[in-house]
Amino acid sequence: MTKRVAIIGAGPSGLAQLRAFQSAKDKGASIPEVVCFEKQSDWGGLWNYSWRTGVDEYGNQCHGSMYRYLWSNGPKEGLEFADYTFEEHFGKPIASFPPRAVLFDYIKGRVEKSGVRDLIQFSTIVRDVRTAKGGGFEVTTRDEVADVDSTEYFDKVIVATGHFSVPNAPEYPGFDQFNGRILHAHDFRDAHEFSGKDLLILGTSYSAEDIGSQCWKYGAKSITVAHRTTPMGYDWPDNWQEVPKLDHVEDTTAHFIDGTSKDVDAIILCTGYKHHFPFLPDDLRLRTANRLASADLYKGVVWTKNSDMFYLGMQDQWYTFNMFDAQAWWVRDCIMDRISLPTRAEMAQDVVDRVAAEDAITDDHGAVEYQGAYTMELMNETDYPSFNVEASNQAFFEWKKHKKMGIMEFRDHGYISPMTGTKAPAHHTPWKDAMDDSLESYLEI
Ligand code: FAD
Ligand code: NA7
Repeated sequence: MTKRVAIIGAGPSGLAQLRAFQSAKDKGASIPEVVCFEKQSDWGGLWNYSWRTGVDEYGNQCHGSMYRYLWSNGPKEGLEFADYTFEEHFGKPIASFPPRAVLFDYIKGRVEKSGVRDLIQFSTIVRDVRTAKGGGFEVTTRDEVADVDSTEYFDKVIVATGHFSVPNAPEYPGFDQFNGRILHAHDFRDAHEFSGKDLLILGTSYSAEDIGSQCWKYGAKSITVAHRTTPMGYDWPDNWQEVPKLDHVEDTTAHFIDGTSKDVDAIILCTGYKHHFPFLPDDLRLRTANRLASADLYKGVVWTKNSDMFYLGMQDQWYTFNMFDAQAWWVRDCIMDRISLPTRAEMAQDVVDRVAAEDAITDDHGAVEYQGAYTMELMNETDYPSFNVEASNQAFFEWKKHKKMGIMEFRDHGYISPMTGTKAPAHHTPWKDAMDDSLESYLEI
């Protein structure tokens, strides 16, 4: 009997999984029957922009967290597919920090070429996964267009639903009385909404940095960023200040723990996301912090408590698309019995070791190297085309350096592709002056 494999989600991780199976088929292997369920009407995951916030047209939680004018916050040289380079897709070298539409086009290009779209059931949400008697899983989905539920049996389930969609939204005293808008980064869509406004941002990670920068670029009057732990510490523009943790809010005044205050029009909670799997029962549900070594996943992908279940892309991310590929190729080989798993105790020990190795990291360089080495480890155990991970690490290090040199200018630099060795050209317009984020504008010479 042919094995049946369910992939949940057709974002970059789920698409990597489809591509991995397709690539084995192209080489003559007999692959399992693969079905991918995607709750949105198109593929690309977060890169498939939606204007919607709150719930989607069917009343399900809206997946999209990306906003208009989003440009990659890390260099594309850290995410390039080893089997499909930017140069192959665009027919020429392009600059290092593409806007969302450009990366969406790139992601689509590879899967369009490999012809896997027919394996995806769109507008179909996975509502429930249960362990079946005797092994395998009963997977219940709803076709939202037909408004019909169905339950099918699968031998293996691969969860690729992402983990930057369900907000971690803390409440501070006075929020319920605040005379302005409070929103989470997940619901941020257009920086124009905040032009001329005094903005308070909570959080100090990527969303805080990038949403603040977008709002600054599109004319916010001032940006105030409150940190819970440490400030970001960049050399910010004059109308941008970093302040200690928020204590409480009164009317439209934000009070910080050092006794200072600031009148603000809006508060954006850039306070991160939750790993959230409402379709999974306790015995299959991953509970982990947003970290490089996820809890309970052998090799970062196999659910240690039931090794017929896999998760992709659940780690915090320096590496993205090519790490998802390495994971997907490895999971494919595990499912196709090309890789055998150790005992449950050994798998649990692997997680302990990975967590300890991450805990020993002292800085961002170490974190990049850790994730680069992880990607290489998986890649080397499969036939995923090997690439120069050290060159990718180098692009990340340069990027970090350039951010320190000028936080509003770092996107004006270009890095060397780990796949082709080509240095990316500078973009034709400095990021802070480039208001048109369309694919057509970006690709102009
Ligand atoms: P996702 O892209 O989240 O895709 C998951 C898919 O699963 C979605 O299509 C969703 O609809 C589907 N799904 C969810 N639940 C169900 C269900 N129950 N049934 C069926 N389908 C379901 N990475 C970078 O490399 N560079 C960047 O510049 C960058 N910027 C980012 C900016 C923002 C604002 C955010 C939030 C993330 C950013 N990322 C960036 C990281 C991002 O996580 C990855 O690039 C990538 O999108 C992760 O892919 P994924 O497939 O794991 O998850
Ligand atoms: P992250 O990277 O998980 O960061 C979350 C931030 O939120 C981090 O600075 C936290 O501060 C802060 N945080 C969390 N809880 C609170 C509370 N209660 N009060 C104040 N601050 C808080 O999420 P991001 O959204 O920035 O990035 C996730 C992805 O989206 C990433 O891939 C990007 O590319 C886009 P801490 O340092 O823990 O004190």
